[in-house]
Amino acid sequence: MTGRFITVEGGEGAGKTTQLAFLRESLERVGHRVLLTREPGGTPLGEAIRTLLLGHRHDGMALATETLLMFAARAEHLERVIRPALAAGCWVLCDRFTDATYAYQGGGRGLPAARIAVLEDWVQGSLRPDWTLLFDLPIEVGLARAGRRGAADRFEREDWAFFERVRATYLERAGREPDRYRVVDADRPMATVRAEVETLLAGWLERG
Ligand code: Z5A
Repeated sequence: MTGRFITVEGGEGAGKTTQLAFLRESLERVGHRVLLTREPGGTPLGEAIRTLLLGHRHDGMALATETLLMFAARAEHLERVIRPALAAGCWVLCDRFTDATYAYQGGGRGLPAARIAVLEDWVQGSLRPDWTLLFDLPIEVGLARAGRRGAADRFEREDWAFFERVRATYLERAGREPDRYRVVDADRPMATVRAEVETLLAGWLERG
């Protein structure tokens, strides 16, 4: 039996990493084997690519370079981690996936979605997430949370309009795929967000 593929998305400081740990506990409690991973990253090569993408050594890299590096890390991740885990019956929980490319490189930086779709089809074949949680919150709240964590990465240094476009792109994609996406208001206390995620998960699991 193959596992299920769940992704979490959202802007900076939305609480994805925090809620993923809770989601893992909930799934393990009902007997699923869970693999928690992230993008860009998830493999030694993918983590090396992440360092290139998030660090400041290559500030101003071309948009095509940035996008291709995202998909290079993703190809490695799919081949070495995600597909084998799903085939072995594991449930894969991934902190960001291709929706982030549509939101950041597409919405944020202006790369046409059709170009991203070509890479998505090439690298992923027919594989798409089964379920996606979008943690939505005002940009100032997310940036303040992320700021408490330390120095800003290459994306966190973008301007306000960039983050507005990222957020709008996520919400627009969620609106177009209501079966796959659940939008969670992340501007609430952690425990409240967690309770809603558990309710949504229970509803989704019930549907089969
Ligand atoms: N990127 C891209 O451009 N294209 C792509 O295809 C992909 C990615 C895959 C990866 O960073 C960057 O790569 C990302 C997009 C780009 N841009 N940035 N920046 P990431 O995913 O590692 O970085 P992030 O989104 O900035 O992660 P984050 O700041 O760690 O956010 P988070 O995981 O959503 O939040 P968190 O770590 O769970 O929480 C942040 C803090 O807030 C922490 O102190 C928590 O304790 C606190 N927190 C969490 N929830 C709450 C609530 N409810 N209330 C109060 N405080 C809270």
